[in-house]
Amino acid sequence: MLPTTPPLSPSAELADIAKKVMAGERLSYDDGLRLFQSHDLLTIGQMADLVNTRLNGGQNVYFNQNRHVNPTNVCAFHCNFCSFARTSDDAPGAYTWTPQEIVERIRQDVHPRVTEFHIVGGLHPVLGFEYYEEVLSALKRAYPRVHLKAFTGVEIDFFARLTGMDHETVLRRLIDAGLGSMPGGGAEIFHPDIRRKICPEKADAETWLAVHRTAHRLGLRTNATMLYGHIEHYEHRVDHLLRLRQLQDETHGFQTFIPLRYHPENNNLGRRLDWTSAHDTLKTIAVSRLLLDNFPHIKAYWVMLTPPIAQLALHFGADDIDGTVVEEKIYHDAGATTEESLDKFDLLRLIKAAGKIPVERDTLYNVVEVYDRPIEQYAPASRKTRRGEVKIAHIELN
Ligand code: V47
Repeated sequence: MLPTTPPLSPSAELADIAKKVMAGERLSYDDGLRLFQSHDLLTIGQMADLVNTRLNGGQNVYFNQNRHVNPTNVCAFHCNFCSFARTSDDAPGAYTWTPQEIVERIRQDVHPRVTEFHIVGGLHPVLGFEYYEEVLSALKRAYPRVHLKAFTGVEIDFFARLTGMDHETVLRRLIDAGLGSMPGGGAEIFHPDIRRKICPEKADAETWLAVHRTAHRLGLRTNATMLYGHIEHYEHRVDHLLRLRQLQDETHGFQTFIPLRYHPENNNLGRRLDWTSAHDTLKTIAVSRLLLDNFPHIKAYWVMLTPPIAQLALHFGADDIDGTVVEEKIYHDAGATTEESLDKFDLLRLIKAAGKIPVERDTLYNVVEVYDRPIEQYAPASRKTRRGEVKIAHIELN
């Protein structure tokens, strides 16, 4: 039963696609391409909003209290878009934390209500698989209630290459060590014409998808991403989204799709003159919502999109903004100008100011708390910013 949302009034250019969306019909490759080629952002956004309303009710916006952990930046691979990796332990800025150092580092700033550690990092050439197992088990011993969302499909494939084990055995060993789910990184752009130029050594599309298929079969939920705004064209984005849709038809194991806005500083790839814009970001969120009709959630990751654009994305099909994050290295090494962390109140304000209801979730989208009272009821007396302490004025905020 399709919901009774106000009818769209699309431009003539997109009228046939809007008709399909209103009828709940699946969009094709050509539809996807035409959407990306169109500048009619408001029609595209309205269609994506309709789909989000149909799938998620349109009002709730999810976030979590999480903390990112990047155990090492030493990496055997040389991805041209990456600004985070160092080629060896002696390279300037290279680091590797021991499992105990990770636990201690987290202890210094951990929020008592954190529900997720998001763990990804370099593919260290000599540390060995046991190091990664030990990172998980040390965290699980120290924080038994915190969900460990760890290691991309590329990392799992690297561990398999390192050890000679198959993907299933690697995943089973990591599950035994505490793995709860997998993040969506490493997908980049699947199309081989682009993938061989931006990350030639990484698992190819088929391998990345095979790892997620195996993870889903073992009962793990996973996410998926797409790195956009570098050298790819719209055709490659549509191809990427449809490959994900096809696997999701088969497994239903993906939870969330996250478009990742490419950051061009301190890497080999640099930037194209016509690199991505706010317009492109909102369109990419919306087209993702429209093409990935079988993905439950679309995330507007505020660290990459910036909080203002992530907020607008909540009216273009996104229903999740990720979480508190706390320590972020991968995009900040590549020139991200956002904060490394937002606290819960920042997230509540951002969501409420968009007219939506903030819903704190755990990694598997179980509801932790619904924040449906007026914002001032959640305001702390004062808060710390990078520049000092700011008092919260207890007047009506709208
Ligand atoms: O795969 C690397 C990207 C990804 C750059 O699953 C870059 O909830 C932009 O996947 N500019 C890892 N992006 C992060 C990731 C992620 C993030 C947030 C939430 C989730 C989730 C997953 O970071 C990599 C790569 O695509 N990346 N370098 C760069 N210069």
